[in-house]
Amino acid sequence: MSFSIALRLLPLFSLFLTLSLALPHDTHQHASRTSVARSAELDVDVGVGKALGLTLHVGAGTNGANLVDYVLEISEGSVNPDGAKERMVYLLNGKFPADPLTIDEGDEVEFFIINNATESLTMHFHGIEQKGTPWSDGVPGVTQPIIQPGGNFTHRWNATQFGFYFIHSHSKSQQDDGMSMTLYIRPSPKRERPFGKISDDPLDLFQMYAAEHHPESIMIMDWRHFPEYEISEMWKEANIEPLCVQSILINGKGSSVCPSADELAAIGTARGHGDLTAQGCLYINNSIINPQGEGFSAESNVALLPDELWLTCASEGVDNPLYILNVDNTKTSWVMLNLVNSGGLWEEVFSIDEHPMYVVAVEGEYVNTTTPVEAVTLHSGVRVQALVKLTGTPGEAYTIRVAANVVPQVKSGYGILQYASPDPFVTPTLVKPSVGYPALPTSAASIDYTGTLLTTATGAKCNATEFDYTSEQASPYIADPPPSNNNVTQTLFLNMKRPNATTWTANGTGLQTGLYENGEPLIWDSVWRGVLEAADEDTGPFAGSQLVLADSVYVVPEQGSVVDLIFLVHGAQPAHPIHKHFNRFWVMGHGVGSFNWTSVAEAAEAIPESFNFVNPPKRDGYDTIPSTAEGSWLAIRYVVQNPGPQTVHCHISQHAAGGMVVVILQAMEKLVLPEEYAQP
Ligand SMILES: *[C@@H]1O[C@H](CO)[C@@H](O)[C@H](O)[C@H]1NC(C)=O
Ligand SMILES: *[C@@H]1O[C@H](CO)[C@@H](O)[C@H](O)[C@H]1NC(C)=O
Ligand SMILES: *[C@@H]1O[C@H](CO)[C@@H](O)[C@H](O)[C@H]1NC(C)=O
Ligand SMILES: *[C@@H]1O[C@H](CO)[C@@H](O)[C@H](O)[C@H]1NC(C)=O
Ligand SMILES: *[C@@H]1O[C@H](CO)[C@@H](O)[C@H](O)[C@H]1NC(C)=O
Ligand SMILES: *[C@@H]1O[C@H](CO)[C@@H](O)[C@H](O)[C@H]1NC(C)=O
Ligand SMILES: *[C@@H]1O[C@H](CO)[C@@H](O)[C@H](O)[C@H]1NC(C)=O
Ligand SMILES: *[C@@H]1O[C@H](CO)[C@@H](O)[C@H](O)[C@H]1NC(C)=O
Ligand SMILES: *[C@@H]1O[C@H](CO)[C@@H](O)[C@H](O)[C@H]1NC(C)=O
Ligand SMILES: *[C@@H]1O[C@H](CO)[C@@H](O)[C@H](O)[C@H]1NC(C)=O
Ligand SMILES: [Cu+2]
Repeated sequence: MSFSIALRLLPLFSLFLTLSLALPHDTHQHASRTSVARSAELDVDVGVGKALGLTLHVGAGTNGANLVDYVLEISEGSVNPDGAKERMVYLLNGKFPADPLTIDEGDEVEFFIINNATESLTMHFHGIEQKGTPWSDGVPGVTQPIIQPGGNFTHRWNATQFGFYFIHSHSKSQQDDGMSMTLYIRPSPKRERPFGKISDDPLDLFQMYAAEHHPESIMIMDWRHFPEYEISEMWKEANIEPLCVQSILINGKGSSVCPSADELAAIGTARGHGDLTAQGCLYINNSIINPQGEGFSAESNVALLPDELWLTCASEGVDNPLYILNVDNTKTSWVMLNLVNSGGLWEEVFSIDEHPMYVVAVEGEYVNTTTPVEAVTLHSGVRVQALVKLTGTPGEAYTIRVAANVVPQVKSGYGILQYASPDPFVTPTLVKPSVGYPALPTSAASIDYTGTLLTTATGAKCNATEFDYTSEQASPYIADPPPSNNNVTQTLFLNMKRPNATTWTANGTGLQTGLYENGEPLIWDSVWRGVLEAADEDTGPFAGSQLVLADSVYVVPEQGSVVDLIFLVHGAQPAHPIHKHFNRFWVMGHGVGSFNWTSVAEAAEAIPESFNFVNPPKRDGYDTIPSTAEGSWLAIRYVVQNPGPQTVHCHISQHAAGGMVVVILQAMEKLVLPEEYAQP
């Protein structure tokens, strides 16, 4: 079976390719069990591509829905990804890091999870809107019961979206221990791509399409020598939030980088936040990371934090093999990088020496990019798709850098971009830039060890720029303005606080991990009704329960409501990468200081420059502005699409585990659970 599809490249340059196409063999290459409904296996005949010896693989698109039947078995294992310490991790189908999963827009997904680990768990499909399938969202105690060891759960949802997502544990901080994998939903051929903003050369455009069809999946994550259950234990015992990571991994590979004491002293002086430990961290007695006062350092016991976490650095892992991204620019001039920060703590800056990046999509939405950048910051949970032109020399290599972009720690991880060589005996020279570093290509950096952008004055090839998530470049490529202020039906204010050293709250006293994850899920009729009864009348089985006393479960009664969520950050706090489950929101505005208005409309009259009503970014996550004593605020807007309990939380693992989570019960009267998911 073969059929034709007119592939619309761009409006500017009305170039149409007529493809005689069918499903490639590898459409669901990573699915353990795959049944492909209407499909055909034919080779692709593409005008330009054939001439170049390239094959353009395009998925079946929305007309030929395939069933992706994926089985994920989660177990425990042991790895040493930075060469400095062997430790426990979760294995996904026996692997760390997990294989990437690629599906096509329009696919029907059946995702079967077997818990073969000793801890209970669930998996969340980060950024997937779960339109009509809230029971597949994967939040324990909210949309499903937690999966006990030996248990299983089937998620069913339709790929109504496209772009780059990931799947990770939603219990405790297990995602920090490797319980995450990438999910790429290849866009339907019918989608209009933004590539015409980058080039109008047909060859470039063709290669960009091809690159988008076979992107490189890149998970960056901060890495510790301790599993999360040990970290959370030390947190409680020491009454100090354990910060600091030991290394930064790219696709599960890295090395334990330990710059010299002299270099760290110089960096510490230049930054001006205080001295740094061998691990690159501020000392625990620094009030930036360990606030003074009641509930904080007064009751803390520094001795209960291991030196290896904070103070010392294990340089023996420095020569561990790094992640290598292989490219061949005799075959194509473009590669697409699908980047995600799957780590749980630090915001990271990603950069490849001498290779500017065109960010074409953010969190599954094509954006309005025209200008390349040398660096992209990604906080926990953020995904970016970037096209990179392969302008390097065949046989040469270039350093990939990932740096923590935070005040409490300086730390970098490295990888290598390797160009195929016409001569197999030509290999690039790798040199240690300084003591404590791995051997790296000698290419020109755009960021330094601390993630700071470099200029020509400091040895860079150009004055480096980074992707600006607040600029027009981050706005949707196809305009999709938010509903107007008049249409807002409800405004919810959330007071983000840190009441003491072991707690973070998004409002009320917070939903700490142990408080709801093991309970019966709010999605069950008797549970949400019981919780509301207890909250309103203090009667029924949930009266006086911790879940009700935490005052972090809210109600939006109507389907189709337009909701403003306004996050009020009180006092000095780091950036919180807020993540909202289900459908995306518009980023309406943000600012420093207090938000002393009752609505976005009122605030916009006073400070219009802080808002964007025309073409704001559409996201499933967004950072609050890091604050000093005066605080900061963030306003987002969304339309209630899914009846069901919606989770909104900070994506920093420890903040979420520490309670910075709320659940919004949306249009619950409209929710009808399939029997399979209903209360037994
Ligand atoms: C569960 O893990 C054990 C080892 O821990 C292994 O022997 C067994 O085959 C696994 N079971 C499944 C269903 O994969
Ligand atoms: C999944 O769990 C159900 C209920 O406990 C059980 O009957 C079934 O055998 C399990 N399936 C697999 C493949 O483990
Ligand atoms: C997916 O879409 C198909 C076709 O519209 C529908 O029949 C099916 O119920 C949907 N699946 C889920 C899990 O919602
Ligand atoms: C903090 O601790 C470090 C190392 O123990 C010490 O050198 C420094 O003097 C302390 N600073 C303060 C302000 O106490
Ligand atoms: C880069 O920035 C420096 C100042 O740091 C400036 O002097 C120089 O002209 C800039 N170069 C370019 C190419 O913009
Ligand atoms: C995209 O950016 C251009 C400027 O580069 C701007 O004129 C245009 O309005 C933007 N498109 C949208 C949909 O915002
Ligand atoms: C706002 O609501 C009015 C009716 O009250 C409706 O006509 C209009 O289409 C709505 N606009 C948006 C953007 O939702
Ligand atoms: C958050 O808590 C404050 C009181 O501290 C309350 O006024 C506000 O209504 C709460 N937010 C929501 C969404 O209920
Ligand atoms: C920390 O603050 C939370 C929220 O106010 C409170 O429930 C908890 O008891 C406090 N913990 C300690 C150890 O003081
Ligand atoms: C609201 O706060 C701003 C500064 O954040 C201040 O200029 C303004 O006077 C305040 N308005 C009211 C009504 O308090
Ligand atoms: Cu946070």
